[in-house]
Amino acid sequence: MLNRFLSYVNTRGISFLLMLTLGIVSTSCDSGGDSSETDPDPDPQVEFSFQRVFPDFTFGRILDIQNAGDGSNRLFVVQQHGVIDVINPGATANSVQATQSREELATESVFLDITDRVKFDELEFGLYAMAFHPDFENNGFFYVHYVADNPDRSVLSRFSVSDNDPDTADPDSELILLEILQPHQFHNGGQVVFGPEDGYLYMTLGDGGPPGGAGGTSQDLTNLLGSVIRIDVDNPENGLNYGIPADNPFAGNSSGIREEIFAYGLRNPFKLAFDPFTGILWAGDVGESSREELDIVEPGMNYGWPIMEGSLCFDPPQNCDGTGLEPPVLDYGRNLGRSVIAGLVYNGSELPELMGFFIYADFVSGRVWTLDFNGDQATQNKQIILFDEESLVTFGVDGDKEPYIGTFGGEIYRLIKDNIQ
Ligand SMILES: [Ca+2]
Repeated sequence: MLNRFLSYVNTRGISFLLMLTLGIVSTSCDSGGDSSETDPDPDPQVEFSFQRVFPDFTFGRILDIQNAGDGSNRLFVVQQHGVIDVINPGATANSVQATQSREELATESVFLDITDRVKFDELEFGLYAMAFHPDFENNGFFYVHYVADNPDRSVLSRFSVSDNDPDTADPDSELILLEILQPHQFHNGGQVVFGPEDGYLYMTLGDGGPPGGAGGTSQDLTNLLGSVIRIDVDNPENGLNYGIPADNPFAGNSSGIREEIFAYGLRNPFKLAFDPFTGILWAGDVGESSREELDIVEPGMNYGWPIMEGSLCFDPPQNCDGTGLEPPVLDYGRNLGRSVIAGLVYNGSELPELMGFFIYADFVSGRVWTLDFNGDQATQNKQIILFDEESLVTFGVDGDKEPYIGTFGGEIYRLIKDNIQ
């Protein structure tokens, strides 16, 4: 089951074998090591680990963890089959020791159940992500991305919290903003997140498949697949339930380019993360057959898929023309992992050693790294944890900005440090 799911984050499984059969992929293009692949030893003074929390609660596959930013310090657990659970902490202390009492006091309940409209097939379809409106405390709006059927399509919708129960949302409150046809079951993206500075909603969409970029969607700007899109949910216009920010790179074009597109040329940008210090928008673009990449998403940029996979040519496999293509900040090969999971820039209070570092992981290898980015290039890439293989599938933070991870097995862990005596 896990291996089958991998095709959603990576074509390691069925689709990779299919591609080899078809001769589309040359495995020789994985040239292996570069300077970014060195793994220095962890800081000898501090080691980090994941501590299981809320073990008594049962979840499906956790694809996203969010907090509402409303001071309640609740955690919202987004599960692929179409349910969002809410965990009420029951305690507000944020020390590691308090986690025990938090667990003892915490309660869990269903916040939103949309299994009636989510297409969940245990491969790549399902409920992906949620984002709370920046003014959620006042308007009760939040946004979700899921896949529906007849026809298969990605849906971006707004829902509202119930008037009389902050721990329940109203399934009938759905307002559909966008529907994007999904031509195949692969590579759907897709996170939703509000820009902390501009207040616009960003959403990632994978190339939609099939493997190998054969659909051509990522370089075709007349569709939204293979892109990061950006919309204004507060100022609907032109008969739509959203508006186009005036400074979107293709706003107002007359060439048929979708004005929602913020950046493109991506394969399967499963996760996005804003750096709260610099405003940089990180994306982890899951690779096809040889490279996983981290990108800094900037307006109008073309990130190269499927002409390039990470820093290597993909189609054609040699002598590709990289003119105008934005290379990744960092990419790594199959010796380190097969499905990159971005990530968060640490901005909490309990782990000062990590302040400002970008934390990311690989789903398949279980490696967790911290990346120091100096504004020009990535430096000091350090593996800090080796977690279970094929487990860690999302990061999240609580209201105190302390990091959690969610796993494919439905478990939640908190990032802690182990002081060495
Ligand atoms: Ca790329």
